[in-house]
Amino acid sequence: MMYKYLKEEFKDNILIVTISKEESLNALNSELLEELNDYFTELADREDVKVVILTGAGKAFVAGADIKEMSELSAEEGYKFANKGMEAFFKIERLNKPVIAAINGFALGGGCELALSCDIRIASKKAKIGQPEVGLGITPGFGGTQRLPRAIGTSDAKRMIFTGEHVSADEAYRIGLVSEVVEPEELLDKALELANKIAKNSKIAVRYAKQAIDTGMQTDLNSGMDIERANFGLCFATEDQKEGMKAFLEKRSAQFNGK
Ligand code: CO8
Repeated sequence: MMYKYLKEEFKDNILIVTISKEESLNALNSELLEELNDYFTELADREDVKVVILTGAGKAFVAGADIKEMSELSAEEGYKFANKGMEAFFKIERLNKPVIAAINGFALGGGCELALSCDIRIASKKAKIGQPEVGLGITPGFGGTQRLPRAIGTSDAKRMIFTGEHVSADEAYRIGLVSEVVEPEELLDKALELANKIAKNSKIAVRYAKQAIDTGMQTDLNSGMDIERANFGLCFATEDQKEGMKAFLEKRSAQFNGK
């Protein structure tokens, strides 16, 4: 399928996806949300891709949902628009491969929520992250009230959401919203370095670990342990487990085939 706003570059099993709608700072309109949904649906079947890096073109990662489009919505249409974003972001969160958000600039509103649906976030020193929705008379609608407190705790999440203020990359690091802050010109290299570290491991073990963490975070500890136990057991039915342990015992690097 051809995508108008999503550009991809493939490097050694790593896919870099760039949201390219610079004239509106990559604002998420319905068309772009549908593209993200379709794109990440297709990505699930791409066995050659081990890790995805998501970034934005120009000075924004994503400056939010499209305010022009939202300004005329009725209550029912607003609900549907929120649902469209949520569906797309669930596709990203539940993708069977890790997704790294490389936050190059503004990640506001829907942009912060998009980053929150990724597995790992790293930020350029230039990044500004926030949930400014209440200043527009709305609440976050693509998962911000749910994923932000889960990611950083309620006090910092409520502070960000109630004030609507942007936080700097360093502040985002301090509150645990991003796991690394890097020089702007190094952002993609650092994201690739991280992606390569993940890609050299067993793809199937990484997939099971992602699924156990994400499902477990939605449940109580005992149920989470059930998921971990089940996935751990499943690993022993894989060729990667045999290879990983054999390679260790033979003092060589493992050559995983992802099966
Ligand atoms: N939507 C539409 N257009 C946008 C958006 C946006 N979110 N952000 C920027 N643009 C456009 C501007 O209108 C401008 O267009 P034009 O050149 O035609 O006037 C162009 O992008 C460049 O922007 P600026 O000139 O404003 O650039 P600055 O560098 O001066 O400022 C900012 C950059 C600070 C990022 C500023 O553009 C800004 O504040 N943007 C809006 C940020 C924002 O409020 N985002 C949150 C939106 S609400 C949201 O995301 C809710 C998600 C859940 C929705 C649920 C649905 C019910």
